[in-house]
Amino acid sequence: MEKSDLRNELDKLKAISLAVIKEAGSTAELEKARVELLGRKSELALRLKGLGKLPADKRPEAGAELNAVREAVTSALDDKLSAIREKELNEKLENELFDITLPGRETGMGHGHPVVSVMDELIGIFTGLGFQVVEGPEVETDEYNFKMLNFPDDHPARDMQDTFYVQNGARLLRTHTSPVQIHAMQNIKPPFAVIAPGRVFRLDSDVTHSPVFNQLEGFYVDRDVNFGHLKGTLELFVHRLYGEDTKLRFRPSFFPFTEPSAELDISCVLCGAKGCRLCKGTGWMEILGAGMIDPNVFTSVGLNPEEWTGFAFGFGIERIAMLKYGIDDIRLLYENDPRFLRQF
Ligand code: FA5
Repeated sequence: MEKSDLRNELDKLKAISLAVIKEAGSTAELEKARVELLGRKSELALRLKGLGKLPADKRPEAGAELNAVREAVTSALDDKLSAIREKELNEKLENELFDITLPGRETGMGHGHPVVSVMDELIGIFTGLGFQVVEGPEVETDEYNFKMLNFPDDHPARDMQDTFYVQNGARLLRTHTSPVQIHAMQNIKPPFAVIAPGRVFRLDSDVTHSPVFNQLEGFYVDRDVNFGHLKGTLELFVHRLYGEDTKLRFRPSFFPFTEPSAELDISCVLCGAKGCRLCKGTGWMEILGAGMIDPNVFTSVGLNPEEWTGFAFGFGIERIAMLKYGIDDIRLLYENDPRFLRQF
């Protein structure tokens, strides 16, 4: 009698539980039902707790029946949860219908900054001529930036007005790429041909001068190098960069680390030497400084100037880029305005 009573009650409990589960329409409702049916205060939990109070011989059977109900309820909850999740997913997919015929969003192609593109082009030309690329430090000492390059102690470039000094004057930001000549001569056994591209720094700022700009240094050290080698190399370079029709003109100049020194002008790339705004009516544009490496520079790095000879040249990359693209203000290159940069 007692047994069938329990069974009856449990059958009822199971039926009610399954009905509650069936009614649940969302995951939230189902979670509420789970707590109600299986939680600590649920009838099933209380009955399981009460097992201990039954006479010992009744416990196993009652326990087995209660467990059977609990399993049935748990599995009904699991089944319902899967069903609800699937229903919710289907509803979501239905409501979030999207138009697969819409064109995708375009991601614009990136491209090099004009200074970087010009630098790459120049490096390509010189490595094609057999020059190797060497880099040097941007923070230098007076020794490498000036002294070993034969600058006298009272040279104006050493002035605080022109050079950024750091660490209380113990170091400086290199004002040109020429100190790489010294590093290379100390580290590479001649003969060698080197280019040294990189950033340099000067207290300088107007439409054609930037406090940070890029230079490319080139130098060749060997026995019996003469000015003809320098001219031939620069002629090849200019013709590759600006075309075979471009004319070259060397003017005497002065740099402490070259003797003799020269500045190279080329026929104006805009007007073809007729005279225009870019060349200020002269038909010529200055593009670089160059010369034969001064014997004092060889001596400062321990190379015998009776044995070794060489040429060197150096120019500003921004200037080449400005001429190439017709840019009349150097600051445009460093303002990172996308409307400007998109044009290249
Ligand atoms: C030099 O710096 C020498 N080291 C070049 C050289 C190397 C000569 C090897 C001989 C042998 P100069 O100070 O003239 O020279 O600078 C070279 C170029 O850097 C200039 O022609 C110019 O194009 C560029 N330049 C100079 N100052 C600036 C600046 N503030 N902003 C942008 N470009 C600059």
